[in-house]
Amino acid sequence: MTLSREQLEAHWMPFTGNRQFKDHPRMMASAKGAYYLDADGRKIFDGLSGLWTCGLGHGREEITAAVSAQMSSLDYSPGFQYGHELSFELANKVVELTPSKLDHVFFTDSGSETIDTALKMARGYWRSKGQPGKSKFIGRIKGYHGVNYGGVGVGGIGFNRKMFGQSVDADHMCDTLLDENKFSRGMPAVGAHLADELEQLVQLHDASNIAAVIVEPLSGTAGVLPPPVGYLNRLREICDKHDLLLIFDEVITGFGRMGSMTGAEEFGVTPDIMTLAKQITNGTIPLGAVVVGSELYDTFMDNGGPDYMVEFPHGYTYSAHPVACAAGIAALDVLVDEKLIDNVKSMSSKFEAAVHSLKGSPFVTDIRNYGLSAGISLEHYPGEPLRRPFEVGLKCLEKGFYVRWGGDTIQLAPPFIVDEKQIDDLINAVGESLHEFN
Ligand code: PXG
Ligand code: PLP
Repeated sequence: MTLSREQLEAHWMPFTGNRQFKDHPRMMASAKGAYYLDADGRKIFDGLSGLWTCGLGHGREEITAAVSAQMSSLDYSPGFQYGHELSFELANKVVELTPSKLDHVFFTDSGSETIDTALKMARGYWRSKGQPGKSKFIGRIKGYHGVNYGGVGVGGIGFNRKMFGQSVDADHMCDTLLDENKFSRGMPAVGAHLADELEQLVQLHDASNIAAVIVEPLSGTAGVLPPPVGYLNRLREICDKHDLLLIFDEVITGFGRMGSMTGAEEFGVTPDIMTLAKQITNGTIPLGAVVVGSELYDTFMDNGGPDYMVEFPHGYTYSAHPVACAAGIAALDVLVDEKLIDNVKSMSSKFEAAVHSLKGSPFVTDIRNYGLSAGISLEHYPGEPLRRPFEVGLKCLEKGFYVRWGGDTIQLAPPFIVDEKQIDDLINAVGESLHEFN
């Protein structure tokens, strides 16, 4: 490491214990395939695919070539009132890969922007239909929908909310963790009834006041919570019955991690609005996307006034950035051409068996998994739920494995290109780390 302690002060790092990090920096220097090289030249296995972003593995030549060519030909193009062909090409690809009722794509630059865009679309839709009272949102405890004000308002992680005051008007359903489901493999058998809480919230607030319900099909950040069997179907039924929009936040589940193109496809439930980011460019260039059905899109078009008028007063300077679109097209082509979702499917049973072999290891109170994702809950130090995962994460790093610690869990999400040996090595590293506590 060439930087002094003093040189580390200027950058205020995101979602990081800055004081601890700057005393003990963990610097990555390069990456290829499923591994990083850190600043000391140590090889580190990427046990979370970046931040759930890099399923194709790092250093994909196809993406590098597309981005480089795009930088040379059209490095920027105004996204408002002017276009370029790549954004339309990418939108068509996204429409092709997402469920058939979702036909129109609005581009953003991150998951957080994608959520706030989706929430504004939901409210705008009801206002355009003459029902402006439908403005409240229903989220879920433990839900993570990014960090912008809308996403924090519908989000259900107290730590991310308490410092910032109230934002959008939102209520929350309970989470889907049940004691009887501990150590379930894949979708827990019990819990469809938890969706009925939405009925109660509709009784309380009245459907005429509710714009949309937003959930992650599988909660990632909260520690990998797969949906109980029948739960998402029940949410869909209740939304249909009361005319509420259903938003699936697929920032983590979108583009392969579940073993299907989307969580909607894997779990057999189609939302009205889907939010995507992360894997869409394999994490290389920031890009997010909101995907909606024709009825919603047409409602804005039909109520937009004269045709030169903006139908949806919303957009970012970097929406549909040409370089990001080039990266997105290349990344989705690799995902499809190399049939990497088949590898997710075939590796997921091996991964499931391996991660559940940690049952009985010290401090492990629950293990959950789906596709190539898993969450391991750890017994708290008294009054310090976050400390043990942090310590386990650091022990894994010493062994050459990057894993994510968040809340009271360790999270694993290896790249789609992972092989059986790499899965075993990763799980062994976590197991050994757990056994090293005195
Ligand atoms: N929705 C969901 C479901 C997410 O998982 C976001 C929105 C926000 O995306 P942006 O691009 O604004 O960060 C996310 C992001 C983790 C972890 O380790 C998860 C996320 C980001 C960073 C770390 O669980 N999720
Ligand atoms: N703040 C100011 C002063 C701006 O001019 C703009 C965009 O023009 C923004 C914020 C929003 O930036 P972005 O479009 O990158 O989200």
